[in-house]
Amino acid sequence: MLSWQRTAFHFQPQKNWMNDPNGPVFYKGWYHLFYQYNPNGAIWGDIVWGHAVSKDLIHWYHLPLAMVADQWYDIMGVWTGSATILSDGKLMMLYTGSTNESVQVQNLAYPADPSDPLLIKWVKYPGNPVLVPPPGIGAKDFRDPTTAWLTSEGKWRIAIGSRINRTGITFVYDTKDFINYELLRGVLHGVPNTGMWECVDFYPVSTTGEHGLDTSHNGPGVKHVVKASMDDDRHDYYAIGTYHEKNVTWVPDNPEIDVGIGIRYDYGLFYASKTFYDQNKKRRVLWGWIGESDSEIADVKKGWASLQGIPRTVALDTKTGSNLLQWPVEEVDSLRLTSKEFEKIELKPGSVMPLDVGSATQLDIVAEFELDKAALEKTAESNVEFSCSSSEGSAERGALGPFGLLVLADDSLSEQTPVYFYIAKGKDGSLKTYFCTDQSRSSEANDVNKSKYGSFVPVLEGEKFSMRVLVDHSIVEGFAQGGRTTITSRVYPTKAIYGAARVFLFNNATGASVTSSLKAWQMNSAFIRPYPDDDDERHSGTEPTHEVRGSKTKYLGNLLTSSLLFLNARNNFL
Ligand code: DQQ
Repeated sequence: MLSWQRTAFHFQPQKNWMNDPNGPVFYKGWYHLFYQYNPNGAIWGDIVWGHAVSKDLIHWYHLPLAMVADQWYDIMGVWTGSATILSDGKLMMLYTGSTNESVQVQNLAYPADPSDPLLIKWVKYPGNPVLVPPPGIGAKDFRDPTTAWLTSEGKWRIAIGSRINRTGITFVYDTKDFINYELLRGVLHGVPNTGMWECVDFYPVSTTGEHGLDTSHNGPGVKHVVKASMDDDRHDYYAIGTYHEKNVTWVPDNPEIDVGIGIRYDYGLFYASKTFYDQNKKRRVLWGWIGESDSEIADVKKGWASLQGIPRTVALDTKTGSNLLQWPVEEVDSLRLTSKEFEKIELKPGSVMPLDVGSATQLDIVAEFELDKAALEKTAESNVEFSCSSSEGSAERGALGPFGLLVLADDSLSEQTPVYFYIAKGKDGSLKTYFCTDQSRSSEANDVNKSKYGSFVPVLEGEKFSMRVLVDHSIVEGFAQGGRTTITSRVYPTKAIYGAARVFLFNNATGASVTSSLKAWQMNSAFIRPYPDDDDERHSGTEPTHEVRGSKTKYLGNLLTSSLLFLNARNNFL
């Protein structure tokens, strides 16, 4: 059971604990992911920087640790940081060190050999730390520098999360050389009663298209996103607004949904996230740390804890203008194997229907739902005050929902993880749609989290209800309406595992039939393994496609081996 929980196409270190993504960057043909890592166990502690590289954000090579805790200014931990690519292509890495006295300071590191596309060796600037907490700020309240962006004067600007009493804030500094910094007056932004802001992210989004923008991009057709990870409730909140470079401030479009009090990237487990601009594909990519929600004892038994969510492209939703769209990077589609399609399945009120999708522990499902129009119109007011987390979950029976998918379910449905929509109707006839995941029956184990997750999702005139769900053993990621609302859950079934896992459609509405069309793909496993010791291969991989790498045959050989392994594994499951 515990071995089944390990994922097959999500990034995980080979063993031990991982948390925040750090310094993601595309450099000389490789995507780099650094991450908070405990080399000594499956719980948080002894934090250093793990490192892996990929050509496509899906298949990864593990590399040696990038930075370890070996200096007085980071001896208690090499904490979170961000990469900046300078105009001449140089790379700067700023990170938080926890000093020998547990003071949070900011340090500078850079590649020992900038011509090495794998960036294996890092040098810590001998004059570190480059920043210490400003006067009056707690020694433990000053961390996680952002990627720097250029000001119109040509200086680099960074933000760092902090707090003053209960107000979460972001300090802003200008620098010309990443060594000397000027603390700017005021703060970029702050929100009362939100507590410490960790892992602040600040980036532009286009108001006219879905392409990503370089972090320094500014001007017409641009809005700026501020994201902060709330240490108080361990959720990532973002808000969209306007950046005023001269005043060094950012103002949210809607103060009622400001950072920390409004919308979240994800309504499940998703924390300490960070974006980077992928100049290779002109998109902004979001990484997020997905923790465990089982017991620490189980994590220690498994020998690992946490994974990274599937990297997502992130862009402004130009249709609503008020939220971002997050979607699995397109490379995920390359893992799709065989598929099964189901057309216009009618689900009467109170029905559950099994779907024969084959093995059901590694899936990519795209589903659409339509509600019976007559029922929608004749239903009077229905559950206007609905909330996913405080409702009865998928067992709640409203006039217009819930309806959706049951994944990681066993035949008897004693275990199931419903991912679903729920529609509330106001007195004035207005509809409000919620996207939820209910973990309450996800496992018969009693030492795992069973809460219900979810939130409101905008559904525009003429749109069907649509969701995409990625299932990879113990992780279920749901994206509603093209990624307007997302939910990531970690679930630990005891029976619905290996060949016993199934998928169902369900409609628990009392007053409406639902028609669903969907496609479900079996997902291949990704290669996530140590970088080969082979010198030729090490120096050949500077192109962003597998095919042009030095050992094409080896890659194809690996592909074949992996497919055989996959088939083997599938046969075992069946
Ligand atoms: N994780 C790091 C900190 C950061 C926190 C330490 C967020 O730098 O604030 O592992 O998860």
